[in-house]
Amino acid sequence: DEYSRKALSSKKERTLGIIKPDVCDKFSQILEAIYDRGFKVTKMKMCQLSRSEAGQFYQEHQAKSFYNGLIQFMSSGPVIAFELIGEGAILNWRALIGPTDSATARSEAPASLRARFGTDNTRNACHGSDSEQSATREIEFFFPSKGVKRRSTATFTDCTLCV
Ligand code: IDP
Repeated sequence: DEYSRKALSSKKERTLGIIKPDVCDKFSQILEAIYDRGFKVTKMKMCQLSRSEAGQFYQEHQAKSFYNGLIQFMSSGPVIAFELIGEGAILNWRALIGPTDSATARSEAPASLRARFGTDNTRNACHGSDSEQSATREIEFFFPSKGVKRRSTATFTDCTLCV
């Protein structure tokens, strides 16, 4: 299929992925796809973001028309955040999740996670960091390194139920 081509880069990278609130119950199928692609899952956390935490995570989209809807959606239920490691992980993970709009994903990348599990432009199943810089910031957001003063005020309400 379209994602079995050679890795886009041979550089070992870290990236941050999120299973968004709309597809928390598809956890096992998404994880299977991740392992099938050869990524290593090195950190993982299930939590529910407050509105302000979701806003902080998506701060670069503050001025966008879809910002409020995005924050509402991302704080509406549990998310599962994880760190992935692999060759070219940043681009390869984004290739596996597919185009932002789930409808576009279904026509252009039918094997992608957004095509398989997403609903529309907002409820699109998964997140993936778009650059090395974002990956570093987003990994630190969910998995702050010890001894580093946290810029994030995120508290991450623990979540034990996912329905
Ligand atoms: P990406 O997640 O594919 O990198 P971004 O442009 O960074 O896409 O947007 C972040 C998130 O905001 C998307 O994953 C989606 O949930 C939401 N979003 C993006 N564009 C739109 C839009 O045009 N309408 C509604 N929601 C959007």
